[in-house]
Amino acid sequence: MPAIVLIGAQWGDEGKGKATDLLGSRTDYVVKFNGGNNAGHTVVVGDKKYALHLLPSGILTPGVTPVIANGVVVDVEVLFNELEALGSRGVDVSRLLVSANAHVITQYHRTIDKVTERFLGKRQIGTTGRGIGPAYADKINRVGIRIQDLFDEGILRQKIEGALDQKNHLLVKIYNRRAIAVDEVFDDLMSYRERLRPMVADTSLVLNQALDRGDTVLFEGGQATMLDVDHGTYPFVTSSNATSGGAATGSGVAPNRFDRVIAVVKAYTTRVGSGPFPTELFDESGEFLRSAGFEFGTTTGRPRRTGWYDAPIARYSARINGVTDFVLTKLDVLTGLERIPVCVAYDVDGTRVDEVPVSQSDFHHAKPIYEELEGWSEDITGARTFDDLPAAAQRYVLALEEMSGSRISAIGVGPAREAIVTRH
Ligand code: 2SA
Ligand code: GDP
Ligand code: MG
Repeated sequence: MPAIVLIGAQWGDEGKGKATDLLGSRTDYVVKFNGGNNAGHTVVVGDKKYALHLLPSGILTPGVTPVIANGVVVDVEVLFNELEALGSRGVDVSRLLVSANAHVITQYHRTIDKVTERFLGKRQIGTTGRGIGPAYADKINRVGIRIQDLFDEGILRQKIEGALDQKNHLLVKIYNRRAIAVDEVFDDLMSYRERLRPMVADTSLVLNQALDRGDTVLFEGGQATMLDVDHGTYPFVTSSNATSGGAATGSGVAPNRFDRVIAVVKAYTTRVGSGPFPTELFDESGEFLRSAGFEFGTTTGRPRRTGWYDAPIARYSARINGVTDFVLTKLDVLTGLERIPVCVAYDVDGTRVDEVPVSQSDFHHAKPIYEELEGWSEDITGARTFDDLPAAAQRYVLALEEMSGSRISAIGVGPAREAIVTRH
């Protein structure tokens, strides 16, 4: 399996970090292809817990080369803070490669992210406030700063001046903020230049050559399908392509080189931030899922919205991403529930709709149509084979597999690295 794409099937926090970490031991390169330090992956290794934001989870596996590819937006300060924190805990971070074409998040992107959200008031997206959207907006608007610009002082200064001409107008005139000085941004970025230099590479070339040699490369998606800027619940999305297509554009590896697309899907659903969420629960069941699943943002600590499994969303993800395998996570969190509702279709203004509607208004109005499955009460965290699971848990998995559009190849039964049932 030389090239594997791993993405989130729902609204994020499905447990992609743990899944990547698991595959890491059989992997030579782990590539982050979208997003930035808005990601939050929690990986538990032995008695140590790691929270990663910008770095790919594969960095925790000895011998793996982690890659930040061209599709990522890099907050350089966060990059070095994260590297230092991991280094001081004994993780080898020396192999990291950063694409010369990746874009940079600067102070003005963070400021604009926060003031825009405040300005939107009730209509806010609920961003992580890390400057992600404004940095991608500059990229598309062709006024972004790339990692390679840090190595050409003249160009860097020119680009910052150009960007700040626009931004300061907005900050001062519209948002009543102070203007940001060119030197402030320039000096800040230059202070990281020499530390960055040895990591910077043509990562597309490196990855293609690795695949030519037969090495295994894992592409780790940040956020998830329903947060994808094209295929998610726009405008309540992140600003990058979190779907499998993003792995190609975000890394410079062509789509026909991908062998597998693994989607991580939670046995129920969560979402952080605003936007439609048909199966959302506002009662004690929702509270149960939040506390049993410890559903709080890894990056911001925000409580996550919780709801039942949504099969049309899983099918949509299977289709958009070309999913070959699902990894079903957090099955253990459902232990103790007598009956478990699963959304099989929606009622949209009186009409039954079997697939995720293309119209956002319809999706906003979608009411879940549930099928109730039987629960189980046995502790399943020690299960390692499918047969170890209680019969009702097996039936739950098989029912989900039947309605979700692809096989379920592994099942998470606890946060620990080894708490997994593999099937295929
Ligand atoms: P942004 O900051 O521009 O990407 O925010 C836009 C929307 O994307 C959502 N988003 C996320 N949703 C789930 N998990 C994410 N990562 C962190 C985590 C989040 C956290 O793993 O827990 O700690 O709060 C993530 N990143 C972005 C975001 O909520 C907006 O709805
Ligand atoms: P990511 O953003 O997709 O990498 O997911 P997060 O790390 O933000 O959130 C997933 C959380 O679930 C983390 O705290 C993991 O340690 C935890 N986790 C992953 N798989 C399982 C599982 O099978 N069972 C339980 N109980 N927790 C899990
Ligand atoms: Mg997360």
